Amino acid sequence: MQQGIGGKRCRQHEATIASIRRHPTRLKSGKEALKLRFVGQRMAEKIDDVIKTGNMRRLQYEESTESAIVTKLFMGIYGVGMTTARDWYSRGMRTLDDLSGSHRRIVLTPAQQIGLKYYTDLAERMPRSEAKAIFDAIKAIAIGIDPSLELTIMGSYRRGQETCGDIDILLTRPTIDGRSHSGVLRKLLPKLRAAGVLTEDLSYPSDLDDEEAKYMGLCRLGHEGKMRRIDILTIPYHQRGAALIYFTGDDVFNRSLRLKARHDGYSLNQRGLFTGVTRDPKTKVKLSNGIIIASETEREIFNILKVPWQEPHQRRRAT
Ligand code: TTP
Ligand code: MG
Repeated sequence: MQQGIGGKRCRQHEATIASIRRHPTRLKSGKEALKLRFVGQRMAEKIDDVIKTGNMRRLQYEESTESAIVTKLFMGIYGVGMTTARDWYSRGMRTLDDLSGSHRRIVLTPAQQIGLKYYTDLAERMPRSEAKAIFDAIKAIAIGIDPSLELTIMGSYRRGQETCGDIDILLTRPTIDGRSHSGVLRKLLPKLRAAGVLTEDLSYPSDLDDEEAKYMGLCRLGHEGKMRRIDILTIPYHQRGAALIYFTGDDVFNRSLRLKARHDGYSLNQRGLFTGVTRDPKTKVKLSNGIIIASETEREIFNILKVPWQEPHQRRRAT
């Protein structure tokens, strides 16, 4: 009996579906469907529901994908993070053109303006040969200022990668003769600018005499070269081992090494390996800096942490 009723309803449904299928145009409402054979009030309401929620879902989907695409586009601009990108989207910005020109309704920082201007160049990684050529040019100019300066190219280049997202340079100087590299950026940066190697400044160190200073900018190889990101970091000579580890990376390797240090009761950062660091048990915020026990060479830090030595090219995650 039950089967009989089910079978009847089934056949009725099939007939309704066939009738809707046969309709030459796409149904726009339940009311329109009501005119068809086999379509009753209940079915018309269902059709209304489907049309409404289907449209809504499509709209939601389109909105979510559009916002994701635009946010990603904006985050590709140097100096733009998730919050800014989302804010611009919510204010109606959709394209890079919306962000430029005199009619624009939003304010970009000077660094973001540079990032926008060279968007295409900066989205590209450079061949390692280009990173080396730029580094060699910088090194020659630096050595011309002070032959005792030590410059090392870090990051993906030191790990032996074929392409580099930017150029990371570590600059320091032995202090055995009582002198240091302090203040060298004051001379070096204008010389690099005059030589056409540096082209735009993104962030200038607040104190050029500080032994620990960071310059961020754009550079290029020759007048026809593409704009590339560059960081020049100066560090005290006695911290070079810890700095070499940190700026060689990669970031995953750094994180695991720091975790190992923490596990063994130490604390590792770009300045050195410390013991006796105390932290708030709840927030893990540092309460005291502890005592530095190693920082001059990478090897001594590896040794204390009982981590087998790894060449820079081994310090990258599997791809
Ligand atoms: P990056 O220049 O950002 O990275 P990279 O040189 O490894 O890769 P890319 O070719 O894309 O430039 O930073 C240099 C090193 O600094 C990085 O290898 C490890 C360290 N670092 C961290 O440990 N954590 C971080 O969040 C960042 C930004 C860098
Ligand atoms: Mg890099």
